[in-house]
Parts: sequence; structure tokens; C-alpha cells
Amino acid sequence: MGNLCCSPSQGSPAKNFHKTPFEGRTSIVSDPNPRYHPDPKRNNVDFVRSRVAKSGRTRVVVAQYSYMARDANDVSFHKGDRMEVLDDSDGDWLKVCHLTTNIVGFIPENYVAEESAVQSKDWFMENVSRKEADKLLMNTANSRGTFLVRPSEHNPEGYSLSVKDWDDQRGYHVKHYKIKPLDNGGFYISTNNVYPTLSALVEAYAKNAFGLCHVLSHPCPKPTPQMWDLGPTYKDKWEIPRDEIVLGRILGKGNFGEVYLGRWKDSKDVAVKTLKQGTMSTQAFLEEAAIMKKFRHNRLVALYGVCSKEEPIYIVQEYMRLGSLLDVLRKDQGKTLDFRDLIYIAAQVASGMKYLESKQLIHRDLAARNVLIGDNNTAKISDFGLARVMDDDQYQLKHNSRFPIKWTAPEGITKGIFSIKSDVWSYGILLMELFTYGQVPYPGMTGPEVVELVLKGYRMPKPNNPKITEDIYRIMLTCWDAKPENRPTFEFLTHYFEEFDVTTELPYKEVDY
Ligand code: ACK
Repeated sequence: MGNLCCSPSQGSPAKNFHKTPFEGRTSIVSDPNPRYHPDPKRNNVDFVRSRVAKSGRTRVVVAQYSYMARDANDVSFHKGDRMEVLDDSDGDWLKVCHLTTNIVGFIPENYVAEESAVQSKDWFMENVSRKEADKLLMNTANSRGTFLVRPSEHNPEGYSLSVKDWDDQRGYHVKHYKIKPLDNGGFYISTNNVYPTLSALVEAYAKNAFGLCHVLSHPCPKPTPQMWDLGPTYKDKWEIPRDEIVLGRILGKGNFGEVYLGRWKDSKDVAVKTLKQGTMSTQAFLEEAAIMKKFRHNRLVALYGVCSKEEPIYIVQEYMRLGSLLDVLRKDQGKTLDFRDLIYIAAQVASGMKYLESKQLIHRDLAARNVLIGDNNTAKISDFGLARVMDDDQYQLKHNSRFPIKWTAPEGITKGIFSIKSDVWSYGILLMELFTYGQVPYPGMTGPEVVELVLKGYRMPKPNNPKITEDIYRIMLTCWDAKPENRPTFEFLTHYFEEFDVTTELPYKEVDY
């Protein structure tokens, strides 16, 4: 928890916070902002306010979610609480003064929105794609008319309105409407009804459907945002004291050692990968882990930090409750995944890979076993970048039996050439695993047989399974083009699966009047 910035008479702390407001009073140790150092007045809000006022930058944010402080430097808050921003120089953590408790400290930036901005509205979701909007609205807890507004994926100035609907034929489904901007300000769905702001538009359609499938009833609950650090203490460093982590049950065995369910500071579940001694050079691993920590995308498993002072090294990651996609597909949960879910997972993996593609990072071991599944079929890529720091020869020698021949592109096998295009090949294999509910690729064939046949031009045939449509099979074949340059980009693949309309199996179209 952060520091109290005003005398108690200026405002009393909220009752439900677990720590007292005086805890950690003098203990801000990693304030990254030299403006407030080493001045002892740095946590005096009036002093800070006067500086902000001079610069004319008073900024108040409103909490979109509740948050419980995790260490000495952060501030607890409840949804709806208002906070004044004192320092926004760190991207992920804002230094604020809580306007009710008067506590100064850090808060996660993506838990709040500017008071006057549309982002603070319950119904507005900034980073939600059409597919994600479908997924969120289709949650059984949401009734007909539940809605959200999101930036349009096609029109940078426009927005989309997604509404849950029901009819006899299709049951529950989601309709998407374009909200178009006017040149001189204002928005409309139908030219008959033009509104000065998005809020005015939403208010109007909440009273009258005006031709929409249903009147707007409830804003769709927003999913809790991703956190990239365990707490503000770890925003600039990633060495985690080993005694802050208690290991629990084994989740499984990875390429590099066992994976455990862990508990950080008795407050947060984490996955702990232990690094088998001698698997790779500690220094090479740490250098790579430092890069990995910088890669952030909601479709990549977050790396929180490492415990590297003693062996075995721990890699501390975001915990994904359902484990690997391969396990999920093969177990009972797999049977509950319908075509829509499979397309959603394909889109999420492509989206994570599109991010790696944009950063020119090669995964080298993309497969269903390296995709993890969380609640609501959230899929995230894991072990990205780890393969890259492996010494190639060692990897083949020590893990010969695990070398992912069936996932590796021909140029990787014959020439040891790995590129984002060889990841595209692996993605095609992953699609086959996905749509066959975890079948081993090239069933009944050994690795060497696969290599021989694939080099001669053999490709897995389309299984006799209606889930793999002709169109999806064609996509797999393009991923397995012998010439890497002919394979699609992950940008294209993301677009393809994001836009895939499961009801018509045709490219998706937004509803216009
Ligand atoms: O299918 P699983 O239970 O999910 O077995 C594998 C095993 O460890 C080896 O990779 C599990 N695992 C790996 N990373 C995580 C994570 N971040 N969250 C949850 N489970 C994980 C994986």
C-alpha cells in the first residue's frame, strides 16, 4: 500500500482496506521518477498538486475495477473511486493520490480511465475485437439486450455496437452495428438519428430500439485487465525473492523442467517453471528472459520474473487455470468446445503470433502443448522465445525424442533455418491439432517417415470431420507451402479467424441499416 499524503483530518481512509493507511509510510524504495527524489516532501499531495497545477495538468481518473494493494508501494481502491494522477511517466503504473483515502502510491494504469473520457463508461471496451465481444456477450450470465461499444476494427474514426439477441431460429447470438462518425462531430447508426456524443447515442438506444434487434439493456461486464507485474515493486526489476513464493502441486513437466502451481506472497497464484540444471546457460537464459519480459500482449502468457540467485532457477509466470490446449482438447473439456470456440482459439493464437511477427521474434515450438487455456477459453502462447536461446545442437542432442519434427517446417529440418514463416508452418499443424481435438499429427507415422514424405510434397489430408471446412483446410495447406515466402502472414491469419462467421462460414459483415 502507498503512503498517506494528507493529515487524517483532510480525509479518512476507506474502511475496507486491509492495511492501515500508515503502513509503509516511509518505504517507497523504487520511485522511478527523479522529480520527487530525494525531496522528503515528495509524498505530500499539496506540494505535488502545486507542481501539477503549475504545469496545468490536473488529471483525475476513475477506477473501472477494484484493486487490492499488493506491496508497500501501491494503493487499494474500489470500482468508481476517483484518484488524482501525480505522475504518469511509467507506462503501466500511475502514481496517484486517492481522493477519498488520500493515500499516495502506484496503481495499475489499465484499471482506471480518465474521468471525462468515454473509456470510463461501463459499456465502453477499448481493446476488444469483434470475436472477443461475441465471447463476452455470450456469457450465460448476460441477458438479451446486454451490449458494449468498442472502437471499430475497420474504421479508425468509428465504433461498433455489439448487442446480445435471441430468436427462435438461432437462439442467443450477437449482432454488431456500425456507429459512424460525422465530419463535424456526432455519431449515428441510422442517419435518421444523429447524436452529439457516444453517450447520448447509447442513452437513446437504451430507451428505444429504433430498429436495433433489442433495446440496450445492460452494459456487458468488463473483464479484469491483464497485469504484467506482480506489483509496482517489480515494474523495473524482475528478480523475485525466492521466499516470496511457495510451491504447490506439480502441474506437469515442461521442456526445461517441472512446472508447479505457486503462490506469491500468499496472495496470487502463479505458475513456476523450474529450469533443469545444465539445460541452458543461466546467463543466456536471463538475457532472453529480460527481452521476454518486454514482450507484452494479451495473447502471450505474462512473465512476472525469475528467481535466479540459486539453482534451480524459477521462471514465474501467469497461471492459466486449465493448462495446455492439448490437454484441454483431449480431456472432457475438449468435448464441450464447439466450432465457435475452436475458431476463437485459432484467432487468439494467430493474434499472439501476429504480435511476435511484428517484433520479429521467432517462437520455434508453436504447438497445442505450448498454448495455455484460462477461463472462458482464453488462449495464450507460452514458452515463446525460450526455444530461441537454446543451443541448437544441445537441444537436438539432449531432447532428441522431443524434437518437434511433426511441427517443424522442412527448411528447419533440412537446413536448420527458422523464421516467422516456419512458425506459420507450425501454426498450420496446430490448426490440425485443434480441429481434430488433439490428435497426434500425421497419425500412425514416425518422425523420419514424416520428414521423408513431407519433403516429397506429402501433406496431411483433410480428415473426415465436418469441423474442418474446405476453407479452413485450404488455409492449413497455405501454411504448409513448401516455399516459406508463399505462406500467409500471421496478420492475415488473425484477420481470417477474427472475421470468420461461424454461422455462414463466410467473411463477416457488420449490420447496416
Ligand atoms: O497441460 P498442463 O497441465 O499445462 O501440463 C503442462 C505442464 O505445465 C508443462 O508445460 C503446465 N503449465 C505450463 N505453464 C503453465 C502456466 N503458466 N499455467 C498453468 N499451467 C502451466 C502445462
